[in-house]
Amino acid sequence: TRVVVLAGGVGGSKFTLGVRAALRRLGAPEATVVVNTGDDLWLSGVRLQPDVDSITYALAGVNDTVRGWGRAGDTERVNEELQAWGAGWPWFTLGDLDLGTHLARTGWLREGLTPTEVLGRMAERWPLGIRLLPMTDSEVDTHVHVEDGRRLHFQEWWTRYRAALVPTRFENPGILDATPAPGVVEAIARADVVLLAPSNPVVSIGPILAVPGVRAALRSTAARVVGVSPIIGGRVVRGMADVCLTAIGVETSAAAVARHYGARSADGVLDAWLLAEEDAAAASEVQAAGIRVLVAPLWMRDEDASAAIAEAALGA
Ligand code: GDP
Ligand code: FO1
Ligand code: CA
Repeated sequence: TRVVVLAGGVGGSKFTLGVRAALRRLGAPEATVVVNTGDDLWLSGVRLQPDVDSITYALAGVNDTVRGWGRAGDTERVNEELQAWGAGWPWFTLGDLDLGTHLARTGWLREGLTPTEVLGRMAERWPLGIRLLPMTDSEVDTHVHVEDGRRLHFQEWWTRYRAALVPTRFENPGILDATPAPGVVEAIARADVVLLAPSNPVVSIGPILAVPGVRAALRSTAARVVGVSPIIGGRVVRGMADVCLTAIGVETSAAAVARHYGARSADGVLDAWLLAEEDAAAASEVQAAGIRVLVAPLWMRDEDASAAIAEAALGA
């Protein structure tokens, strides 16, 4: 079985761990995770790739599972020094171990490696058991237009304001000139199953689908395209995805997110949708949109629970 997963950070990494565990049980399959890079930014001279790092650290087992970002047991000596210089952002913490990653990445980028090559090199350090590809090698950060007319970098809006400034629009400057990273379109074309992780539909899956060529690859692949709902019981499990959904006119419900992705039989990307047990009543609404429905427990409590979800999605 050849599996491709489209994923963001926290939800994406929990789900990716489950996919890896499920595939190990199935034998020797091949899996590729296409990771959102719309969260990326330059800060204090280094390139950060939060979703890429979340997934890498989680697969390596070195992630901070409590905070949901960065390295477990990290310290903040360099960060304190940066703050003393007035460098960086006072509301944004760069851990010492995490900075090692950013310095290594930035050095390699400066030497001329592409982000895909950098990620390949980073993946050599740990046996991740799954291939990671950035969605694109182009720099396409996310900007958020807010009600008072200002435009902020996504990270400022998310971490400084905790999404409390009402967004009117999300923008990925330059994305129309971006191309999928090498291997992305090919992996989707050759896959047996493509899974949309239960990630933020707007700022994690949204940018991946917005890279020109990705949507077309999903629409034309012979693979089944199966999405997993990030909404359980009409609520986002954690984070502020509801604010993002509202900004693009999508209700925070499992059915509305499925309709937002749309059916491949219409002009969307989904063949099937995994709905949480709590949202089972929404099944008919999703089916009416031309999307098959499977109902399963969708709480990614631990790796076993995530693996069961991945198995259900792979069986769809
Ligand atoms: P981020 O990049 O760190 O914001 O993470 P993602 O975009 O990958 O995932 C964020 C989304 O994961 C949130 O909107 C949640 O709705 C979803 N999520 C988190 N934990 C769970 C879970 O246990 N089950 C499901 N179904 N969704 C989850
Ligand atoms: N999130 C925070 O809420 N506060 C931080 O100080 C912070 C630092 C940080 C550093 C590196 C990194 O890769 C991620 C970091 N995050 C932080 C998480 C991240 O900004 C967001 O949660 C994601 O980008 C949303 O997907
Ligand atoms: Ca993200």
